[in-house]
Amino acid sequence: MQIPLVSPSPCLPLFHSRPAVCYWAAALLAMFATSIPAADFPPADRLPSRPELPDPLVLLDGARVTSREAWEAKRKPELKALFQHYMYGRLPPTPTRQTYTELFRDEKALGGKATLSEVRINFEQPSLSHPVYVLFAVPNNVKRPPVFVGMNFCGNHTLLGDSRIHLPDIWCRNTCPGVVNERATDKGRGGQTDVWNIDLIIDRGCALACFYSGDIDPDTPDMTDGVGPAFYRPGQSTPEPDDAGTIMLWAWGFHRVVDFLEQSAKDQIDPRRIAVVGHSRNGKTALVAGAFDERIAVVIPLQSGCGGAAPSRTTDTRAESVRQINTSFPHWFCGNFKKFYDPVPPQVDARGKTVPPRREVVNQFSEKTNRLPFDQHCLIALCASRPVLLPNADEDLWANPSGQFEMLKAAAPVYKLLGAEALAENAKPEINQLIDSRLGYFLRPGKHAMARADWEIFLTYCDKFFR
Ligand code: GTR
Repeated sequence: MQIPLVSPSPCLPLFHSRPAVCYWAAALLAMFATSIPAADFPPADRLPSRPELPDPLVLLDGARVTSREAWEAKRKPELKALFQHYMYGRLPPTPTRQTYTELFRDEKALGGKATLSEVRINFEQPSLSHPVYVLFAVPNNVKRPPVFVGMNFCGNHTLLGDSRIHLPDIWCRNTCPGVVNERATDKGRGGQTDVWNIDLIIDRGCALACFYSGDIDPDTPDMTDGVGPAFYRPGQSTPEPDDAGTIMLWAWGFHRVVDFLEQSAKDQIDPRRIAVVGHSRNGKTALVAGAFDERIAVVIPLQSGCGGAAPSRTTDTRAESVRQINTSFPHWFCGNFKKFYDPVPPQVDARGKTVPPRREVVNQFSEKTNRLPFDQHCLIALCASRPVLLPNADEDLWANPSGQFEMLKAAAPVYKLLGAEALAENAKPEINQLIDSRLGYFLRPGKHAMARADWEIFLTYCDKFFR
């Protein structure tokens, strides 16, 4: 089976520390993604309430899409515009100028098996105060291998115990290895080796390009500490209701790493074989990144749950809801998304201190997700006909593994319309049975985590499409 080939990039070859000179094509694509005027969309409370899943092949005006051309020209841009307006916020434009600086390069890393380097992406236009660091590991015995692009929770230095890797000098979460008072320390080096498993990826003949989410936007409710404000209008100081939330900003970060691979590393890896991967909130992001960028050939959101591959219209009370996710993580989605549930008022404890609301309290407020003009099957469908694997864990009911399978089923008509293999099974498989069709699924035993066993599945799935 062949993977879909992206159209050849019109960009000139770029080398380290040279400015990117050819973003016009990507900028045009980005404009196309938002070409439906969002101002035409009604406010959430004027949308019709419908408990059933919106048909991915029916336009907002009720017209049915029956051809590839109509999908590409009408429904796909409409869905992109709807997701941006009501849920994730607008994808910021591609920078007009970014440069790449290699910070170190070791051609004999991992016992001689790999070339390890770290590259800093500098944003010059618009000028962003913070660069993105990409840890890049490429097997030495494979010519132009496929590459996984991943976003990590804790910093590149946690992937390998190597003192040359950049230590973040910005906010890091206190639960990450070696973090003291929200700052990374040397003690964290190599603390997540068994999450990213670079040795396994290299042994299986693939490369990894990994970056820290905090380089794009720290995972805090403060929207001023990341790249977001660089894209505000003159005079704007807070996000508009459809400005990008943190997940959309992170997805933009994935795209910048894809730029690097295409423009500066295309002799080292094959830019037609790029897979994106992330766990949980980073999995939600990987799915959004794939849906909005066709240079990405395979999409793997691991245990991505609500706001990722799980339905917003869920009746499963064990699974995270739209109201719960917005209450716990108000910064992940755009302002308009908060209109799809009744807000939970601030909770104050006996001493008058504001505290996070308890789950029982959050559950007392109603959901209005039936008004969403899409559900998450439409986000999966935006990847059509590229392979999308949804790996899950059987004890991770919060991420709604069964609901995610239903989303694959509901996305399948779009794959079929495009003449692609869709979902090979109609029922959720038993534990440890990989469904390796273009719409793929896997359920392993255990809890919410990314571990070596998950990578074995990612690699096996990708082998089928990348071979
Ligand atoms: C959970 C959250 C999920 C998921 C997860 C994670 O607490 O409710 O939506 O994103 O965190 O990222 O680990």
